[in-house]
Amino acid sequence: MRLILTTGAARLESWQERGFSADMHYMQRPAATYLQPTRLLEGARSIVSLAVRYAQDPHAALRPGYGRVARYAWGKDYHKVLPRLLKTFLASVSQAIGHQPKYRVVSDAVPLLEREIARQSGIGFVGKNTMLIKPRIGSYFFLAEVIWDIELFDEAAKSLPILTCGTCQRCIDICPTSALIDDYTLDASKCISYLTIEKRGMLRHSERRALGEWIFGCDLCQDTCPYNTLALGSNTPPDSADFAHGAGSGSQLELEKLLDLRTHAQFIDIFAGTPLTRAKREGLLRNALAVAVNTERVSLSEIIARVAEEDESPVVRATAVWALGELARLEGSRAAERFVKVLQRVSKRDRSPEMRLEIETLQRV
Ligand code: B12
Ligand code: SF4
Ligand code: SF4
Repeated sequence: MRLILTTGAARLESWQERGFSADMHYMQRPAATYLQPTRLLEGARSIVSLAVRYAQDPHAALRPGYGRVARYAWGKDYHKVLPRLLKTFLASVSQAIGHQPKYRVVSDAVPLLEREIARQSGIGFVGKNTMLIKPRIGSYFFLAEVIWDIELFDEAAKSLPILTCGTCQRCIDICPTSALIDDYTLDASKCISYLTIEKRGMLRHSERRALGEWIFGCDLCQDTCPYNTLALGSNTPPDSADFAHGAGSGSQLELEKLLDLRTHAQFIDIFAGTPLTRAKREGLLRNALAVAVNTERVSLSEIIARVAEEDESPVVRATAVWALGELARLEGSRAAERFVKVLQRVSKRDRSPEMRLEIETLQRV
């Protein structure tokens, strides 16, 4: 069927104009940029849109001293796994048409309106949580596209799903940061997924608090969705073992171990080949410090004091000073003394703009 991507473009433009793309510069190009598969493959004539299931196990109760990772990131990096996974499918198409067509497999990392393409291809509908939802399957899947230089026809696309959210608004109600707006729109600047994965540099105090237990991504608006209830209770394995809980860093990360990662090399040793590299060492440690405060892990104060003075990243050091102060409030006078000593030392020694600003803010509150 012929895709009419201009409907998606209007929605994208309005989203950009309302400032909902936050500082994701790769989402701020002219809308036309996201409508042209020929920019991604010269001679492109058709797109096959695929939904590839990732892990669907329910989130377990949070272990003390740990933080949460969103389900899509439990296993190996999907950007690398998907092209490998599609090899057999691609080979079967070549065999059926008698030659090897020119193609490109893409997912997530390119300017393309993937959800709109999937919607118009008949995979599912867009919910109020903005996820592409496939009836009877839910929304726990990646979207991937094969762009070809051959013409393909898809009967399924003739009947688009007619299911919708109806009067339900569970996702809007559960979102802790009110990032979902009641017109099928998400303000990314408020979304925990954006704050933990895409936002670089310092988080504002309110943003650190907003993370709750999440170190990387967020699943709340999907976990509450009735379309996912079946998936969560079904024990259905992901479409690739590489996306399973045990294939990567899993669903919970130990805060102390994260705070001990002093160098990029140590970070890569543990997280190479997983989606968590996107946040970089600096982002993950910053988020872990926020989760330590939100989950009141006073037992981590000692290591946090070291991080505040020794870490190579000014973002991490400044966030650690804040975390130490917050935890000291819960701990009592000895902790308060330690906090004041650390604060005095970093005030003298640490000239980074991040630390200057953090100290100024702490003095104001
Ligand atoms: C930028 C981005 C983000 C941003 C912004 C998300 C957003 N909702 O816009 C942030 C960092 C917050 C984010 C978070 C997540 N993301 Co993301 N993200 C993207 C990315 C790169 C672009 C999305 C985009 O264009 N946003 C702009 C808005 C305007 O477009 P849109 O939401 O896609 O909606 C379009 C259509 O659906 C349609 N449309 C929208 N609403 C409606 C309503 C009606 C009635 C109709 C008719 C049409 C329609 O028009 C829109 C414009 O074309 C895509 C990959 C890609 N290239 O598409 C992945 C993608 C959307 N993300 C994905 C995932 C898995 C996530 C997370 C679940 C990860 C996590 N657990 O933390 C969360 C989910 C948060 C949420 N509720 O959306 C998957 C979603 C798969 C699915 N089933 O939908 C994608 C497709 C990546 C992939 N290839 O698998 N993401
Ligand atoms: S991913 Fe989390 S923060 Fe983002 S919209 Fe959904 S519930 Fe809200
Ligand atoms: S929780 Fe309800 S409103 Fe939100 S996407 Fe699912 S069905 Fe739609």
